[in-house]
Amino acid sequence: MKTFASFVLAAAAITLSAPAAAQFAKPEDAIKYRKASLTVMAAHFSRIGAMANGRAPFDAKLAAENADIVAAMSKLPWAAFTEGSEAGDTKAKPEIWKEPAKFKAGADKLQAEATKLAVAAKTGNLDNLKAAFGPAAETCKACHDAYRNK
Ligand code: ASC
Repeated sequence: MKTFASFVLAAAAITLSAPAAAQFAKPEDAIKYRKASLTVMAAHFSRIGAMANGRAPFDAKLAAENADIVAAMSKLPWAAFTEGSEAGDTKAKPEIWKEPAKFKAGADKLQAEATKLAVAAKTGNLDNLKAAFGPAAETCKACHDAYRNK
């Protein structure tokens, strides 16, 4: 019984400390996950963009809600660029796996700008939203230019 209990504890510890990659049974699952999280992020980011660029009326509450979703989603895609998911239904360039530190720096920059965007959106001021939107969009573009096939 004691042995069984320590086995259960050990198994739980391994499960809790498993890297994020372990949540994907197959490379296709990781590809689907990163695409899905990037798609959701883009949908909410572009709603803010429409307000920042004057294509939609400014609604402070909507901007703040969307920016919070972007900030949350910005954390998700990166753990899904797993070893072995370079090939498949993906536009991801092999450079992602060749220069992981540079790729991570880009992902970190996006997360930092997304957090700033959420803070700016909560001020309820359109000029603050506009000022934070540009740098955030730049981080999307920088990684797409470097790491996404057309
Ligand atoms: C978006 C979106 C992106 C970025 C990028 C910014 O709304 O879907 O990928 O902004 O176009 O340059």
